[in-house]
Amino acid sequence: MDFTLHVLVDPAQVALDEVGAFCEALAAGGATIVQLRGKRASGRELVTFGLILRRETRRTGLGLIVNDRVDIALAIEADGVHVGQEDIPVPLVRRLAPQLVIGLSVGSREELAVARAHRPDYIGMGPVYPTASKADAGPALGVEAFKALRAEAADVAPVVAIGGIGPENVDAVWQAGADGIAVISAVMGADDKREACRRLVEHHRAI
Ligand code: TZP
Repeated sequence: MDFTLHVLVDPAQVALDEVGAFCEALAAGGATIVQLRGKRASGRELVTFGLILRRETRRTGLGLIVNDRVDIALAIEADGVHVGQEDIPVPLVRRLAPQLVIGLSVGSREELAVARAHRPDYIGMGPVYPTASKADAGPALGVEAFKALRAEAADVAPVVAIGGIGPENVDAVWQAGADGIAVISAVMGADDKREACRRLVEHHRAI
């Protein structure tokens, strides 16, 4: 799986009949994965939106990961599921859904120790910078602490940086060794989502 650019989307942010154009814009801009994250959405809403998102991500060559909900990930045949440290433990997710790519959030050395023991397929690390998109995100690591923690994670799994990442600071995140980045506002808050994605990945690998 190509972890370069994850865009997190809430079903409230995109109308059902715009999901196709949304995926086209993301794919054209260089996004590689869409993560369905509907903290306030019902199971029915997640499935309704998720099935369309599954069809359109397949059509446009994007991967699909579901946040928290293993049941929804299985129901819509997503490629993966992303869990936090307070969610179902990775080994149990693996047993429930061996076919899924599993991501685990890590924001400290203690949480990295859990990842080392539980072996997710990738780590979501952050928040790197302050974020307004997640109330309980915890304090920002800052890019230097991210770089140090990312180095410690080298033998565990690929690291996807998250939290407050935008065009103004993304190069520092790539330079700090991120394998990928995950964003909400930098893309969902932009009118031109293709261009917003392009600016985030333009220096990836060139660094
Ligand atoms: N987890 C840690 S920070 C965050 C999540 C879901 C929110 C990221 O959103 P933004 O707008 O890219 O800071």
